[in-house]
Amino acid sequence: MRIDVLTLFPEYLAPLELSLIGKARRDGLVDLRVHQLRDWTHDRHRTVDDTPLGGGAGMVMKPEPWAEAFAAVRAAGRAELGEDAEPLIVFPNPAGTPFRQATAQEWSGREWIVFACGRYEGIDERVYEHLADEGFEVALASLGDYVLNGGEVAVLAITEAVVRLVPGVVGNAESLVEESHSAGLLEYPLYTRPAAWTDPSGTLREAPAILLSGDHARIAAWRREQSEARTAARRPDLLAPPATPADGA
Ligand code: JDN
Repeated sequence: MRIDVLTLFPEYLAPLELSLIGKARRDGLVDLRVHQLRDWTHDRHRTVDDTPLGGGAGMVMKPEPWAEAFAAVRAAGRAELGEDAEPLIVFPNPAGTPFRQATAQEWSGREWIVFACGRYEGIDERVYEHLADEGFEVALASLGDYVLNGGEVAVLAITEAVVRLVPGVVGNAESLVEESHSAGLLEYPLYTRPAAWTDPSGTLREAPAILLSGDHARIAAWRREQSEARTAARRPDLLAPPATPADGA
């Protein structure tokens, strides 16, 4: 999988050199390139923003550097992946579609993703129109209902969620099946040795006896109940059927 990131703060992406994702890159499973958006400016001050037309607070990202950057990154990617290759362009954006585990699953099968990190109040709307007209597939992805200062932290999260699902990146493929959200439920509680633990206040805390029973069918049933109870308590929204337009949404 190839990933390009366009950002004003390339150093923000440094954690992608670490741990599992860093190993995946060194193993050649992921080709990740980080680009400085200012490299596609032409004025002395390398300007990427200007005041909002119509007035308002803050600054808006100018369209020209973005259009040049996408054209350059598309050409460079195609030179390596093949001239028919087309990226999915992802803009992290709090007004986007919620990014979920199912999104990560889907994107982990992509050949090429280009992440575009906005800053300031956002990006001139004509950039999205231009990309659609050029035939790019564009997604706006929200990490959650809160506002960051820019897309970089969202790209860290999305990249980690996606790349760990690329075959060969996580050693034990079973751990991907068992974890929270993979079956639409939260994960069951986990325990390890010692089975009987006395905590620092002197309280004896024993792991559930069923986990020591050796009865794998009953253990699986118990874990399923725990997952369902947890999901009902913490995330009832995950158990409710998704709203449809017929519901009046
Ligand atoms: O995902 B975010 O909360 C996010 C915030 C901003 C952005 C892009 C993404 N550009 C400016 C703020």
